[in-house]
Parts: sequence; C-alpha cells; structure tokens
Amino acid sequence: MDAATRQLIFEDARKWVYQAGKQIRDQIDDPYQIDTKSDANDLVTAVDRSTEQFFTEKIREKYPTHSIVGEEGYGDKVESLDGTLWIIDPIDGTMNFVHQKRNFAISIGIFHEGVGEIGLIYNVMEDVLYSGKKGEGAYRNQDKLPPLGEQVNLETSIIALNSSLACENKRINEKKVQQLIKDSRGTRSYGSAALEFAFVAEGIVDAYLTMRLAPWDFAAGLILVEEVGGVTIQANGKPVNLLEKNTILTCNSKIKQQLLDEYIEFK
Ligand code: 2AM
Ligand code: CA
Ligand code: CA
Ligand code: CA
Repeated sequence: MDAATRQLIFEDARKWVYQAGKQIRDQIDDPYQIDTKSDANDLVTAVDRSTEQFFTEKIREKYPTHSIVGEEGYGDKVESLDGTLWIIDPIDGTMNFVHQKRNFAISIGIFHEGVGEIGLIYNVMEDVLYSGKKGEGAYRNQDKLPPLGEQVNLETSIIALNSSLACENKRINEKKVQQLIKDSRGTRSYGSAALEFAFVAEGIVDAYLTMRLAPWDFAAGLILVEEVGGVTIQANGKPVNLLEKNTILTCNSKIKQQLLDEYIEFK
C-alpha cells in the first residue's frame, strides 16, 4: 500500500473511531441488552453490535472492495488475506464496559495483502487514541511513542497476564507462570487485550501473555507494537496467524527469548 492511500484510509478510520467512541460515551448510562456467548462470563451487548454495524456500514459505503472481519459477525466470511482487510473489535473489554463503564477500547487493524498497515486502539472513556501506520511509528494521541527500551530485563519488567494462567489448567505449565509472577517486578490484568497491547507499545508494560486471542483482539495491537520495535508471536514461538485464534506473547524484544525459554511451557 502506498503512503498516500494509507493516509487516506487512516484519516477515515480515525474519524469513524472518534464518532463511534462519542456515540458510546453518549449512551454509557442508557439501558442496553446484555447477552452471553460461549459461557456465562462471555458477554456481548447491543452496543457491541451497533458499534460494529456502524463501522461495517461506513467501510462498505466508502471502500466497497475491502473485506471486513468483525467479532460480532457483521463482517464478511474471510478465508484469505488478499486485498485490504479491516479487522474490527467494536468493544474490546466488554466485561469492563458492562461492570465498570471504562477500561474498554475500540480496536481496528487494517492489513493489505497480509501486511499490517494501520492500527487504531481507542480508549473510549479516557479519549486516548493509540494509532500507528506501517513504517511511520506509533502515537498516543499526538505524541509519538519512543522505541521500546534497550535496557530491559525480566527482573524489572511488568508483565500483563490473565491470572487464570497461574491456576491449574490443561494447556500450560502453571508452575512456570507462578515463577514468572515471582521473578518479574509485577503483574497486571487490565481486561482488554487491545489496551494491554497498547500499554506494551507505550512501554508502560513490558510484555503481555495470554491464551486464545481472536484476530480482532490483537490485529491493531501487533501493528502498534511492531512500530516501536516490539514483537508479537504465538506463545509457542511461532508467527501469529491472522485468520485463527492464537496464544499470544507480545513484548519488548529484549525479554522475548527468556520468556519463551524459562516461563512458557505447554503441557
Ligand atoms: P472482548 O471483551 O472483546 O470479548 C479479557 O481478558 C480479554 O480477552 C478481552 O480483550 C476480551 O475481549 C478477550 N476475550 C477473548 N475471548 C474471550 C472470551 N471467550 N470471553 C471473554 N473474553 C474474551
Ligand atoms: Ca467478546
Ligand atoms: Ca476482544
Ligand atoms: Ca469485543
């Protein structure tokens, strides 16, 4: 994608993100329907749905040849990374949206022929937009984010992870995760994968480890993290797949190998 095209799409995407965010803020205290999806704690609301529909309508009108993947199913059936693809999570952190009325984000990643071109993560209630364009750096509102630090080590790192990783489970060795909790400076759980990615890009968290994220949870985040020199991989060390669920490790490159070698072990 050439820089001029990227800029035009970026400006539209950013405009729509701000509009959608304002709509959400304006109705934050209104009643809305809450349903569950895969289990009783997997929530979805009418606001998730209407926000995704807002984006799909805007994109289809302006960019009819582009494809869309959205969590709530208003996008297309996408089976390849051909062409220009928008990957959308209308509300990332729905549980926070419902219970806290804050700490949730709109997340949009835009890819061209499988290459990450534009990432937008909007913390709606704080009105903070993290944005990035391929090769042009990442921003927090108007401020350019500096490259991630070179002098990072695990002992002084803050690691974002879901506490369930430290509980007995079938997938990964929880003892190693418990050791990671002890060896790192501290851990955090924000409840929005997109914001956790944004915090890695901002350098206020040094890594984020999580199981089973869908493409809309990490599409924007991986572009932002890459723009500040960080890495995003599957927790088994393989490259991420944009069309499937993935385990995810996104972090400062300096601690990647140590995390993979010493703290992440699949059963
Ligand atoms: P969501 O709010 O868009 O569903 C919560 O730890 C984070 O994990 C959120 O970013 C949430 O995204 C995501 N997530 C992915 N799969 C989930 C699931 N089955 N149930 C709840 N949260 C899920
Ligand atoms: Ca969801
Ligand atoms: Ca999500
Ligand atoms: Ca969501």
